[in-house]
Amino acid sequence: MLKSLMFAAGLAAAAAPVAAAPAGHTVTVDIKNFMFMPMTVTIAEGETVTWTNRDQIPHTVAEKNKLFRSAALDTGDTYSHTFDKAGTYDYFCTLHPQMFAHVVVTPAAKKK
Ligand SMILES: [Cu+2]
Repeated sequence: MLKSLMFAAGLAAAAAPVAAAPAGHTVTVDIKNFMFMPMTVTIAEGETVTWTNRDQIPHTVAEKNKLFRSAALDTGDTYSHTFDKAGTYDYFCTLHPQMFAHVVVTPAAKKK
């Protein structure tokens, strides 16, 4: 009986990656001279911030309410976080708590 040869035609389409690069762009923040620069960045929902440590000593990126927290970043290391919800996010360096800064996330335009 040859009744089920046709099903194989559908298998080739299943390999496409689902989690491609997000449409939102990325904003960069440098960690330099014990400061986050710029201290405030404003992005839209769904966009990403990437921090890069430009100092010769480790720093971290830690949100005040523990929404995100990087490992210790050595010189040249980066950490990224994508912000899916509007709001103001205060963050600091757990190694140097006097280092603090903010990410302001504005609501995306409603699609309706
Ligand atoms: Cu630090």
